[in-house]
Amino acid sequence: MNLQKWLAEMQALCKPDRIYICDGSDEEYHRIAEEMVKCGALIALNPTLRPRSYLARSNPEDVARTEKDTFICSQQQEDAGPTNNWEEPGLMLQRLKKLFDGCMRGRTMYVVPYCMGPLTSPFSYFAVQLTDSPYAVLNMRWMTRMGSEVLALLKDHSFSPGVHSVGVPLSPGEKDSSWPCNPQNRLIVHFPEERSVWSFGSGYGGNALLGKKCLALRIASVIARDEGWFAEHMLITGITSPEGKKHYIAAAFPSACGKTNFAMLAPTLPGWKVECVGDDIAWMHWGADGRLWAINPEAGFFGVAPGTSERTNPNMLRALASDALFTNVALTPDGDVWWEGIGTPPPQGLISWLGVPWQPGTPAAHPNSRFTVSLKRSPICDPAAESPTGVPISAILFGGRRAHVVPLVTEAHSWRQGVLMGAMLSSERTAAAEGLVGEIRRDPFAMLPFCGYNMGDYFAHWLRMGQGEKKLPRIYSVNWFRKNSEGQFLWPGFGDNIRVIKWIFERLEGRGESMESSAGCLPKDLDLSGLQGIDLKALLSVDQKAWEHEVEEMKRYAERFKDRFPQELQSELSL
Ligand code: TSX
Ligand code: MN
Repeated sequence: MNLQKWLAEMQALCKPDRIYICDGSDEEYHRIAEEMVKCGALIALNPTLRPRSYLARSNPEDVARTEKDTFICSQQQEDAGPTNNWEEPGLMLQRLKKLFDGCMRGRTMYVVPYCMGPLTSPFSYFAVQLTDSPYAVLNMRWMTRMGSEVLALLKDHSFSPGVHSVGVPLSPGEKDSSWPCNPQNRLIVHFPEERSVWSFGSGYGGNALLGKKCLALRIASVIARDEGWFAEHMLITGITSPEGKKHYIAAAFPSACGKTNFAMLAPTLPGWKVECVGDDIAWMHWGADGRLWAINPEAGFFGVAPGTSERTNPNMLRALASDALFTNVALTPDGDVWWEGIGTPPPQGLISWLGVPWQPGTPAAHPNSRFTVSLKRSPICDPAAESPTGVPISAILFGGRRAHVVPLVTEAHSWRQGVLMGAMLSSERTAAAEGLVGEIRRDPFAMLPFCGYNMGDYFAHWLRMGQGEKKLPRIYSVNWFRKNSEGQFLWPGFGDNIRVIKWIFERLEGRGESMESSAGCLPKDLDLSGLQGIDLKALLSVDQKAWEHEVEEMKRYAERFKDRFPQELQSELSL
């Protein structure tokens, strides 16, 4: 793809009034932010309480990724598989060209050159996002390496082209809205064979920040399949024991399981240290030493605000103390931010995410409200977070929210059983937005909305990658959310999860006693020092009847992948 030629084509199609090439500087960030403040698209927070920070309020119809509008347009429908929306690429391109024709009239087209991963890493991927959303530009500044340096390097690399429009052209003199979007015509389209993305009608998160879900997961998963590596929806965290032994762990959790909290865990056991490489995405390659090496393609956190508190994630609160961008949280009368579960009572005169005085009983912050902040602002940013070779992964965790049946932790006997744990990952719904609260939903590898090709082939890729001379990471299933018959959580969670990691460390070092079970290898004991009233037996029990039922459910789930569900996993299920 030739940058100049593509730019000219997109300019002719979108017909923006101006083109602006982003340099990625601090000066540019604040200039664009202050322009948005002037037209009411952004609120500058109180510089004493929250220096250099801003609040954006979205259109209430544009508050989350929209999976029904998200498409994988591979040549063959079979290659998109049963978990993705698909359209014939030629037809989709026609539709997109109609939508994008003149869509940036009256606006600036920002050219955002960016790199997913450290600039000098052989595992990084270069890309350009064209967008008419200055809000998207500000987010890309924190979430990716972006600007002049990337543009200079781009000449020597292939890159992924992405074009994004909020889908609201302006006629001369027309006043813009504070969050332009076009929910009736929303479309987020991936052409995996071309490595390209077209996104229309939404300004929010994963729909608009093309580096994240679109490139680093959907497109990259296809590249990873083709090239023999992994693009995964996983956090990466570095953990050091009191003896000074350090292991890096990658972990996949479906939404609403506290993945970001776990990535920045504040351990309660003395002498343990946790450092964060990333909270959302891992790109992992086999090294010459046979180990699995991971980089975080992102440069920041785009996290859910509600529930983030001194108790649940003290390190994130430190990170958010300045230079943060908030979306759809509540505004306090002194110009700071507030959200449900922040750990302080709502102040008098609170303004809700809708920009009106907050009424008790209604959400002050939207449940999917977000913060955007650089990874470097984290007080526990891992020293190797920028390493071009990445960090060596010792263990992979798959975690879900399950009130019953699934033990606190189990270790897979084999790579194959571990892949099955990933493929059958499940979690209970916590919000009633769509469907029943408590309903168990399978979310294979937490990749359901993010795998850019046939999920059955993805399972086969995982199996294939475990073959040959490798120092395979051990694989674990974890569940912080098991409940007793009274409906109370059995496990304190949060910083106490380090106790589970301590057992995993012992296993990695060839110690750590275990017991066999049909759900995998269980700990004989855990370090519960300083805790009282923990029912470890209940946390680690495997009810034979309930587990058999679980396996039957898994077999039923496997059927939807038809003949693409790997035979090896089928036989693992029948053991
Ligand atoms: O993030 C969570 N983690 C991982 C932390 C490192 N959460 C919050 C999930 C919502 C996104 C958890 N919630 C965890 C957890 O380990 N465990 C629980 C369940 C739980 C909630 C409250 C208590 C105990 C367990 N106890 C009290 O509130 C006192
Ligand atoms: Mn995610």
